[in-house]
Amino acid sequence: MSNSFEMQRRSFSLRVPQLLHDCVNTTFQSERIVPVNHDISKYFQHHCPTEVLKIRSLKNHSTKSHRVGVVLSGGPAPGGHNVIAGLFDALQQHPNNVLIGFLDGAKGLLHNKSKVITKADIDAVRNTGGFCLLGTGRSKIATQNELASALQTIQEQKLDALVFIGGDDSNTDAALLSEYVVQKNVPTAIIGVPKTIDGDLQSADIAISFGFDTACKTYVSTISNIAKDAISSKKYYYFIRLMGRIASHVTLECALQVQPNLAIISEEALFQKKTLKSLVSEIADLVEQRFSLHKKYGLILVPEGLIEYLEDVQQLVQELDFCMKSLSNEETKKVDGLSRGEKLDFILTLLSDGPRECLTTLPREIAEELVYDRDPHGNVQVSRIETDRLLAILVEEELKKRESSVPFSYQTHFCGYEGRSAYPSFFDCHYCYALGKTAAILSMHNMNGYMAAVRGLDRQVDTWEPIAVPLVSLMHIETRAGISQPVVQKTLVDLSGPLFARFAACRDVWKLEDRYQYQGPMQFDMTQEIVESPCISIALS
Ligand code: FBP
Repeated sequence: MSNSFEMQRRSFSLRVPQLLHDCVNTTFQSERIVPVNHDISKYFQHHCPTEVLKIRSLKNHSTKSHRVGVVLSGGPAPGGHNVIAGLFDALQQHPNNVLIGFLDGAKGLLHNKSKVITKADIDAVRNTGGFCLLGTGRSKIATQNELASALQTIQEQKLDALVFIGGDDSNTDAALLSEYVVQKNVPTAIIGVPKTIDGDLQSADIAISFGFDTACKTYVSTISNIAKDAISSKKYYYFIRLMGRIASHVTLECALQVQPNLAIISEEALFQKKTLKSLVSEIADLVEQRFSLHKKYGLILVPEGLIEYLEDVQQLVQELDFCMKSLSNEETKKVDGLSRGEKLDFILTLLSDGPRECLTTLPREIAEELVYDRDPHGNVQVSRIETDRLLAILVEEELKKRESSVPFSYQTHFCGYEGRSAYPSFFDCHYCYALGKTAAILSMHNMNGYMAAVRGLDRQVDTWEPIAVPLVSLMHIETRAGISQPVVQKTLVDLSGPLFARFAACRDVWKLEDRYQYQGPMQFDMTQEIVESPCISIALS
């Protein structure tokens, strides 16, 4: 059976910013100098671009053909296929241009696993979600060996340019490779495209990474439905955890759209030095206050990364890491032989008062998970904790401790993977297509070390402005695994910015009064056939 929804999606014709109508007779020129941190430039001695570029038309274009590579990297984000479609369509303007897609993220680049992208490939994925055209992965290109392998592929494939569609880590790799190719006298342009639903790849010139808009709209639709259930059945507190591993942009955006009773913002929790204990107590207070108004239900949004921002949990994790790493070989062997429960009891004897208290307040299975499950580097895997469930359980315990007569029933929900591979929103379809075209122009003009970007996104698509931002200008120095290194900086929620101010101005009212906004499913431009078709079970009955 043909999927008419997908067919209509694929054939939908997109608007293109005026400045990108003709990608052949176009190039970039300097707009202004941007500051690059002095400590960063030390790592980029062969190639350190320092100017933001704007587009300009070109009278005599070159007739040279280009071979361009493209890699999708990290978690999927809606619109990735449209970036490749934009790249492909712009390159099609020269008959001999070739677009080569590397498979399964940077791994494909390291092992030269690729395919030539055809028009049929592109037409099959226009305006659709996911990264399934090429696959993706989290392999990195950071060590000298990895850089050398990537370079070997670049040379074997005779690439004039290589486009990385990725988040902060992948664009860090792109920046390192842009330096490395120049150091090795290879004239390939390495170009980045800002992707991540987390929305934490931003700068003065990059309003948002692609995928954020769709992910938020997808989550908002789900949260709206849950809000409607809350106000209808009036019996549950819904704890909804939202993706965004470090920053709380997704939670903040969803909060502004749905107006829940409480939305926790990790960056604020850190600033206010909140602890797990204080947060639980705050939520228990809210439950009691709402009950005094005869409300036994509520809607609470929790950012995925919250737990790592809480002061007592941070101390616990640090001490746990220290204890585990300072065990002698003999002790490690002994501990490895213990059951999960025994191991937890043993570790408790090693901790100081504060961390011990924090660990004992956690539900037993979560405490065991924390002590037992390690990542390949032996670190505690805090991000795997289901913070929504943890908070709900602890609030229930807290209310019992208070001998409160307030009834409390909860449900938990995770808004995660469904948002990062959803059909891209109208905005992301257009934004990504424009990013792809911008990356194509950078590729054809050998602009090494730049991120393709688009400015003026709050205006009509026709007036959007393609620009190029030096990757090095997005970097800062970070210490990872004990080593200082240059990385593209994640942008966290700005507590003094206008978005947070708007949230802070309204949230007290949302606490007790129910001001839920029901945003409904994301809309695109669809025909009556789609809008009016009943579901299959009805159609075939
Ligand atoms: P990127 O930063 O690569 O875009 O991925 C972000 C993200 O979607 C986070 O929100 C989430 O915590 C993480 O990926 C989950 O990744 P995994 O695929 O490893 O489960």
